Amino acid sequence: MKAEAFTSCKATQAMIEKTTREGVTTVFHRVQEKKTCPFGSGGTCCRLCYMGPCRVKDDGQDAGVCGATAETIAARNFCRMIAAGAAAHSDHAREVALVLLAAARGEAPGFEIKDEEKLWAVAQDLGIDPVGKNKNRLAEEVALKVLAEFGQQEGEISFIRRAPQKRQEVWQKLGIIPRGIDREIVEMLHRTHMGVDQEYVHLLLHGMRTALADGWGGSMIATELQDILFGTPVPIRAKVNLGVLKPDHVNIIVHGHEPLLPELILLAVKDEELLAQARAVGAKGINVAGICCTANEILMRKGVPVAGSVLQQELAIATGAVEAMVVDVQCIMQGLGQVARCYHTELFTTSSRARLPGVTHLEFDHHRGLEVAKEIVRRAIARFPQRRKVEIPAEEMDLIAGFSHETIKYILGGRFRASYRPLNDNIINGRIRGVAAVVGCSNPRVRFGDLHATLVRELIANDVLVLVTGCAAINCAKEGLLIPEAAEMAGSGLREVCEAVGMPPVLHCGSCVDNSRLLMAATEIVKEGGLGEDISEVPLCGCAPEWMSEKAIAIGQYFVASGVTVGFGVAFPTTGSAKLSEFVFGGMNEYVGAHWFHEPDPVAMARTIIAHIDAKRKALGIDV
Ligand code: CUV
Ligand code: SF4
Repeated sequence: MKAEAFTSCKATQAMIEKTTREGVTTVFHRVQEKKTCPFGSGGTCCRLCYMGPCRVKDDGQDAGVCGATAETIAARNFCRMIAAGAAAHSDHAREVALVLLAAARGEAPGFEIKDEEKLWAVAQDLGIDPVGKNKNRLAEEVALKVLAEFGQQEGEISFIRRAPQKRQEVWQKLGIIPRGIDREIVEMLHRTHMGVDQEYVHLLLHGMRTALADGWGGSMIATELQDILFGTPVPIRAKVNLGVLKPDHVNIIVHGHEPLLPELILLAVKDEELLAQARAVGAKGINVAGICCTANEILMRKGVPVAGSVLQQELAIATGAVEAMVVDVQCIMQGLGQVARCYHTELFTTSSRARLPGVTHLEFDHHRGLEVAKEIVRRAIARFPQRRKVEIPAEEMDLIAGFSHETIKYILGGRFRASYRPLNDNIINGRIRGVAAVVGCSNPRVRFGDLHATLVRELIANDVLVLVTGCAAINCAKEGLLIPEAAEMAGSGLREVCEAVGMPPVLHCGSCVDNSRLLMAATEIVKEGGLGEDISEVPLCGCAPEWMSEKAIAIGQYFVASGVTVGFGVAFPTTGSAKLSEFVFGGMNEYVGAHWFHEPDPVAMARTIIAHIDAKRKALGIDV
């Protein structure tokens, strides 16, 4: 097996080779054995009832046993992906809201209200008057209001009102403003049950409503409440790639999505008693590093090193230097269990919602979260003397993270007159051509990391300011794109702007739920003025070149519904139906002023993004 075929990342290559040598199976080994199914891939395999399952050809004749056509089947499948993605982000948000509530009531030791400024802003946007309330009372009201919005049956979810007025009118006209977060997800599952909604545009309109309940609902709640609990990110330096694992320290990896327990583990590793225990077994200290979105969360706020993105989870254990890996929800590969058994690593599942067969389950209960955190650290220390087959790749790279939409304001506008004015002015005068969001996963079906890096290099060379989140951010960081020196790779205009303020041309905006920060950044640009009255008028584009998860589809759809055109690489789940593809790749534009596109080649994707940005500039009369 040629490791270079999978990625340009040297650390990853070395670990693919190590696992191959040691007879350990990883995602890179399994992907070679599994062929994709063309019907499933294009969206026209229906298994919604047992008159089928039915695989339907897109020839205008063929249909499932119930008569469902290719476009109906593909639309239902697509909408179910949106519902699952929205459910994942929103259930994460629910957990954070419950912890905020408990923290406010003094029932969650280790958690407290850290960011009162954010608490006030969020309270006001939820229609709560913060005046005269102490932080705990206010946080309690915020948590209760947010929790009520999950089960709300009528009306509108609150954060929708943060969007530009014109965008709200678009949604109003289409009747797609989310009423309650859970309601839209449930209705999506109902509508896609056998024999309910069978008209693809009608299905997709509710798909948009469900996606909006994620972007301006669940995901935004997760981001905002996490900022209240742990602080709103500001620029911070850190390191990334498997080289952050330390040969002489106890290494603990936190992986998954909810930063709740990881924040407590960061507290626990400062405990003198535990540090003494670590020294007693011969370690110099305890090192915590992250994988996936948990990594992004604690990187953004604490500068905790990132061991890698989604495709490096098994490889991190294969270094032989990880004493414990702690996982919660989402993007956790079942293969981890098998890999952990080949080394000395203790793998812990910690969420009440997720277990892996044969893996230690130590449940995170926020009433006694700190005890759980300490127990994990203690058990990690006990594993240190059992290390064998250790080989830590040398690769590590510097990065700067912490670009919340509030930070972007300060960075460009200055402490005293923080605003988006300078960004807007630089877009108007053409120094910055436009803004691209590069987000989403990594996928072993494409040369991982490469697509992100190639695409982003091309974008910044053409003066496009790039905002990154999720595994895309981690991959770009590994390539050295998230340091100020990367401005040397940028076009002269973008380079000038970056050098003036000392920022990288690629800004790390956080985890996947933090894509909600990008919605807010887009809204700030509109509200600042001079670049149109709606998000759909701004020279903006989104993309996920290496996507794989249902969450990515939910994110893509809420961007599109919010007026941002979005490109996806790899394969696209509507291509099995020409009619549905025509709608998502074009027709949607008439509804929301934005659409999807599918482009597996990163250079071609960059060209499409730049052409899209240029068209928006032209429409605004600012083409230079
Ligand atoms: Ni939530 S969703 S692989 S960790 S970005 Fe990474 Fe990000 Fe995709 Fe998962
Ligand atoms: Fe086949 Fe229709 Fe049942 Fe789907 S819902 S499996 S197309 S019969």
